[in-house]
Amino acid sequence: MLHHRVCNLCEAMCGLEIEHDGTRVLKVSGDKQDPFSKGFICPKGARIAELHEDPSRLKKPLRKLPDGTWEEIGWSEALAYAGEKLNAVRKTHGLDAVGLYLGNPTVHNYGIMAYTSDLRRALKSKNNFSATSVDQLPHHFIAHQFFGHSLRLPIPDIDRTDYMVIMGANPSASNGSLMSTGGVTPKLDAIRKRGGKVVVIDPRRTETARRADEHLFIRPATDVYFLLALLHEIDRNGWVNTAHLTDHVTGLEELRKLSRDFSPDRVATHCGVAAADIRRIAREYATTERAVLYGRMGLSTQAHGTLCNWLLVAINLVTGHLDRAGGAMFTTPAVDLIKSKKPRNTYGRWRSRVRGLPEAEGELPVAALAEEIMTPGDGQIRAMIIHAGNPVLSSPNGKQLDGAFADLDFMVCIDVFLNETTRHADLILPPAAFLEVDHYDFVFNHLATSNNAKYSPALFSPEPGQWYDWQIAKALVKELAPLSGFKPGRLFGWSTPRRLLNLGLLNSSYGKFSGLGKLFSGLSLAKLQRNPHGIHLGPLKPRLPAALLTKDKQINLVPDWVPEALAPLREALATTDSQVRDPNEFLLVGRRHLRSNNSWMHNAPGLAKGKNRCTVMISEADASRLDLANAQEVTVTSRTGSIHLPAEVTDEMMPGVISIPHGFGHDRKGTKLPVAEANPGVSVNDITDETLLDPITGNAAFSGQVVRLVARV
Ligand SMILES: Nc1nc2c(c(=O)[nH]1)N[C@H]1C(S)=C(S)[C@@H](COP(=O)(O)OP(=O)(O)OC[C@H]3O[C@@H](n4cnc5c(=O)[nH]c(N)nc54)[C@H](O)[C@@H]3O)O[C@H]1N2
Ligand SMILES: Nc1nc2c(c(=O)[nH]1)N[C@H]1C(S)=C(S)[C@@H](COP(=O)(O)OP(=O)(O)OC[C@H]3O[C@@H](n4cnc5c(=O)[nH]c(N)nc54)[C@H](O)[C@@H]3O)O[C@H]1N2
Ligand code: SF4
Ligand SMILES: [Mo]
Repeated sequence: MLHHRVCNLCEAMCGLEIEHDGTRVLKVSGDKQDPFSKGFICPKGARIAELHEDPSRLKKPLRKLPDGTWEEIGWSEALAYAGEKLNAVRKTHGLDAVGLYLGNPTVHNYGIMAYTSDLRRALKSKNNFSATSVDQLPHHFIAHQFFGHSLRLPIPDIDRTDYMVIMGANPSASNGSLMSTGGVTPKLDAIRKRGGKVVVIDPRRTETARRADEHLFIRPATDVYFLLALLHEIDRNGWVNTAHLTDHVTGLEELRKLSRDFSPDRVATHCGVAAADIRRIAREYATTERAVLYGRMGLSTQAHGTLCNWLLVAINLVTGHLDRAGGAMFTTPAVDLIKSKKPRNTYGRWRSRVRGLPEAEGELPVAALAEEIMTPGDGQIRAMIIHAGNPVLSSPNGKQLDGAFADLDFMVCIDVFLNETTRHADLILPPAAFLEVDHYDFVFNHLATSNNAKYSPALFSPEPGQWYDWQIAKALVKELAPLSGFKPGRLFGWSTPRRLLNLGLLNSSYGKFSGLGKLFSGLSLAKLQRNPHGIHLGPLKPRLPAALLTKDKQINLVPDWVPEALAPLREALATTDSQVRDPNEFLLVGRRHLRSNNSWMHNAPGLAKGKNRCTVMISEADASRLDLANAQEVTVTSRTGSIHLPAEVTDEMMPGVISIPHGFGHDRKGTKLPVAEANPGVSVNDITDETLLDPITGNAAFSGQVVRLVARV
């Protein structure tokens, strides 16, 4: 028998074709009839059954006993227990005493997405956190400032571009981020086949760089200089062209002025990219009609994350590459989460108690979570709800957080594994997951390189009586709402993710209810069910100025915080960075591997096999300078701690820079991940520093942190 569904493990939304016998998966391949991914699949999608069938997967609620062992309890009892314990903390210490952390899989799960806003409102705590602040927060911040909504994100039109500059992203390993597209690598090859060009700018010659026409090393966290020089060149040569947006931009003159000091010659020593290369790339990019500048993780999780994202969007705009085919464009998703057409201020409405870090979209930076638990006083966090997250391995100074979690009065984790974070829980609620859930991508259709709609039914039934993520979230809303006085909306009791999806589809711009002519042909859940491979809704279309949600319907190219943020960079230009430092000092960057996904796929045998990935990559020049051999154990140290791991000597690394992947460190007591524990690796986030942030948003600055590397003694 064949089953078709979307893979929701990463952002790419590949169609899967699953051959099964009704109870077991026989074979997984790419769905060639899926109009979006056209048969593309990666090793993670191909092994989805291993995640599903993992014998370590939890299926029943677990309550921790005083001696630290676990007992299985029933679902209703478990939810009542969670409510009782959380409410006891709230009654004694106030609503802010319970914190919430939403991990990455929450956005890949439409059931969770359907109830997160209700959950937040029922909890009514200032202490909301998520993986956003170790990831894409600067992108949201700039989308909000430029276009009036944090989800109004420009997406590279990879199918039609002829010139793509990729900075701080490795889509051949990550399969793309804020650029959902099935099969980035073949699409990069296609750009080159149609005579276009792909340029990668990265401190590592990555899998993506190897397929590109050109790769340039850049010193970590100095991209802002490169981008300012690009803008400088574009302005100097008269290539500024705001095209159809001319009447909708303000601050153009100021933007041009701001770039004047940053000539390619002046920035070259700072960023490590030769002035002639910057000039050439500026010309090629600005004078190619269909061109796009794209940047991701490496650009957002660094000290200048927001400045980089500001420049990425501004440069695409002032060269006429925004909202144009082949440039950076906006999606028109069927179920549109940008419901409110009114601009709202969603940044800096409150600050974290201990360090005064700004709120963004209702959340505080997760870099502040540990100190909010550990620092006594009013508003101290004493209990946590963690939904689909592993912040012990994913947050900066995760080791500190590991300790902080151990001190909580109560912790409930909604998760499928007993891992580094959930081992601290007093209660684990393991939902039905993977092939037992139905799915529709509420989030990633906003980030896709073409417009599509696809509904995936569940393939198998969950364990009898097992709850779904959405049922757990809904039950928690009911438990928590009375104390905060939250009254769920009229549809809450009736709603299920499927019902909400159908309403969203029917009322969408493609839906049956969108006009008389659409009554028979328009989208509905039933129509998606009749089209199991998905429905293509067309390529990205220009949407501005209509889709602008700013108050004055203008795009302000120079938000008020920019001049001050640039001042130190301008000062730094005056000094020539001699780059002479302690010979054992390096700049740290991260790395993703095709067979990993953050922290939680190392227990699948087919994904975990192969050579050890948890290594520190170091250039041949640095290794020979320090007399290090390949595979030799080294110690890497920062203010927060030390880790020991093998060196991987390679010609891929820029000298002076080392690369360590995150998501490893599976050797902590009390976990149940036998495959991962057999090859645990170490957690790079034991040495990332929670005080190093992008100052504008509070996003973690993983890239470019200074660390010391020595041979292990
Ligand atoms: N140094 C460094 N740190 C990083 C990064 C980096 O590049 N470098 N990347 C950052 C990024 S981009 C991100 S997004 C974060 C991720 O940070 P997190 O979201 O905190 O970590 P994950 O490893 O994704 O953990 C996901 C958890 O969800 C559980 N899970 C999986 N599927 C389901 C499900 O269907 N339901 C439920 N309830 N649970 C499920 C898994 O068992 C796992 O425990 O890490 C960040 N940390
Ligand atoms: N296989 C796999 N796929 C994944 C994930 C996974 O863990 N594994 N995680 C998913 C998630 S949650 C996300 S957010 C996406 C992320 O997807 P991407 O944004 O593609 O992230 P990475 O693969 O970490 O690539 C970041 C690149 O930035 C480079 N870099 C680091 N610092 C700098 C810098 O200062 N400047 C420049 N120019 N480059 C720098 C690094 O060397 C690296 O090559 O991937 C998703 N897909
Ligand atoms: S690229 Fe992402 S969506 Fe596609 S099969 Fe792999 S994990 Fe799944
Ligand atoms: Mo992420």
